[in-house]
Amino acid sequence: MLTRRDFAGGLALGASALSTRALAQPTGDFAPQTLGALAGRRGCLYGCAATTFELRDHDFAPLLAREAKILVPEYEMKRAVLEPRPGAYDFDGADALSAFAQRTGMQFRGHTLVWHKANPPWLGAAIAAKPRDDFLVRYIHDVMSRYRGRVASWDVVNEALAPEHGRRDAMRESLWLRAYGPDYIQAAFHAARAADPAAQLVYNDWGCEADGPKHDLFRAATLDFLERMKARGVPIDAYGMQGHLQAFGAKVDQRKLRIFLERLDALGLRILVTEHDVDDSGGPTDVSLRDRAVADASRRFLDVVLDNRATTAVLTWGLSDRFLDPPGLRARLAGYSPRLLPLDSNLQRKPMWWAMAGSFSGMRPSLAN
Ligand code: 9MR
Repeated sequence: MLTRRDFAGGLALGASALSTRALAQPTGDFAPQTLGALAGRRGCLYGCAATTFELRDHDFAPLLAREAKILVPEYEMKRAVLEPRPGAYDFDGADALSAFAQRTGMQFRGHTLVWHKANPPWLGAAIAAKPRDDFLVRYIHDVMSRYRGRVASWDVVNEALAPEHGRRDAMRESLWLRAYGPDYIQAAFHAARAADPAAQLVYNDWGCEADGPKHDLFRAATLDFLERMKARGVPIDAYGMQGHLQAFGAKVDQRKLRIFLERLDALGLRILVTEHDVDDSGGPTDVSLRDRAVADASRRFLDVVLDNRATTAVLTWGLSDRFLDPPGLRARLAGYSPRLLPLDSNLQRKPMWWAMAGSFSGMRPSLAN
């Protein structure tokens, strides 16, 4: 077993070594393992997003129960699904996923209470008609109280930042900002704390993972924002880093990512990777090359994330490529289907699975070939 120091030493190999060596070789040692068990050994939860449609797949569901220790609904806890008509809730999908998690001994995350997307069509008009009515706190109260004790961790606010919108506070122009001003964030988190004092409250976003000027700006804006919130006593327990990466686009700069995560830790925040996957569009058609690039990107990212003591969970946005949307026209012309996740569409482990297993077990990337 390698020590933490050895592991950190492995990271010092630097970007070029990490990206060109074999990071994703199946090794006999991991074969009987699961991602959940390997992550658990280092005090981290591994899990993924799922849908009720996936639970009905009799080959997939047992595998999901084996690999994952925490589950999050991919869309069945979004407001468009939960509150299709004002005040008339539909919890069927969320209940089914929560029951599956409970039955199989998994923890459960809620995603997401306040977002500018996936809202019911009536919401915008209702807010416009009655701007003084509270369409935010009431919803948070209703949903979180119903799941009190069943949801360990909630994405309270999702994607509230958009530095490109040009505001000094970097907040996204959204229906929430327009309706209630920038203080909607603190209102949401205070309401969440009141509704379920034991739940972990997460601010979830993207834009801080990869390298490039846009991401530099996003990292700075995110740290500013979280510092401001902390200084005002807003009850945010954790930063959820979505972790959507690109195999053939902007890469992860491990040094920048490390510094960003250290700053989050210094703010007293826990860190979760909430939606990890690796987009393999734009690459070669050769599946093994694309799988290798996906695995490599995942490993470069997770090695840094897992080396921070504040990291408590890693969730992928799905477990198997089987359920991904049909490939876009470009991919179809190129003759391939997307391969973003740890298992392929036949539920077989891909190089990404082995790369994640390697990251979780804290092993140096293999230098064998
Ligand atoms: O994968 C999700 C897709 O099924 C939904 O239709 C969509 C809109 O609700 O959201 C997708 O998930 C997003 C997540 O909720 C927030 N971060 C970006 C995710 C990928 O688009």
